[in-house]
Amino acid sequence: MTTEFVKTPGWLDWYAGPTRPAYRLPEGAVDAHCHVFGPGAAFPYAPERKYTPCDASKEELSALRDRLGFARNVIVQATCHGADNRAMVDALRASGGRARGVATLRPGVTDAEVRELHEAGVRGVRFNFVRRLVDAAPRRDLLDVVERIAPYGWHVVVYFEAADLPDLRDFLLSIPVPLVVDHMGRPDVSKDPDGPDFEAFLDFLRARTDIWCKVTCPERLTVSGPPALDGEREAYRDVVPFARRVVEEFPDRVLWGTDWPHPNLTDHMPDDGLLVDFVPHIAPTPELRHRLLVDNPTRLYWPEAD
Ligand code: 0GY
Repeated sequence: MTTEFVKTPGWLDWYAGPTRPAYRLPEGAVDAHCHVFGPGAAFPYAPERKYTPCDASKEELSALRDRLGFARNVIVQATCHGADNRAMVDALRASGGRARGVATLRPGVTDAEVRELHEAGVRGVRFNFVRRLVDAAPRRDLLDVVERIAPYGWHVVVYFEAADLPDLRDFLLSIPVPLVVDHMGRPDVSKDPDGPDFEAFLDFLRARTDIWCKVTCPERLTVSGPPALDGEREAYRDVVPFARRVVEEFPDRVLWGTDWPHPNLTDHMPDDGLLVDFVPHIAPTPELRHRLLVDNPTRLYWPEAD
């Protein structure tokens, strides 16, 4: 049964809600990057946060999932909740097995805590290196967390800016569990997709066979900007050549997601239906789309169903 997208009164008042995508997602498609925020009254935002988002509830997220045609989703802990994973875990528990999670953990986390998160559906931990979002964590603290999660077969999701890759590269490659890179390592899409900067990122992906890449967030990476408000369904085209290069070279380790509800985007609220319509541009064949949307995320997050 599918649920209509229903907005909570007062929620994202400027946002009409997603349009229905023209592209029909394959059966079993996974939105591999989205968030829940609060509600703040039940799950307060972290005191150390750098921004306060709008509340974005688990009910709204599951309605979005159904409206767009996804079977399942992966809820990623965002920095505004710090290492308090309760809102994300609450959403996982309410999902009936249709959501997996990626948590934020601090050093010293106990095995019992990791086990409880695993039982709730968490399968990864996120290390965020984006300076506008977090204060830098000591690398030894991150490695301490890796030691705790490794026995559970989890991976590490990493979020960094392209300019920081040279400094991070050796450290990231030393992490002894699979890595998942958020948003293609945030390339500068005004540069040449065949130029040295993006080549350095591709070279990082080539360094190990267990580094995955989310070909997500054209709405964040675009320089040409949001779509025209005239019903035009082609948007964010400057990001296409970058994502397409990754999909074509690494078809078995790419993931896609909406990034709903798009924290920190102040210039426009993306239409998630339009974002779904972006997928055929970056994965031009049905086979590539099936790997991107179904096979790869299922293998990583629901291996028992693969
Ligand atoms: C995203 C992107 C952003 C925010 C976070 O954890 C976060 O707060 O990742 C961003 O501002 O670029 O993936 O949600």
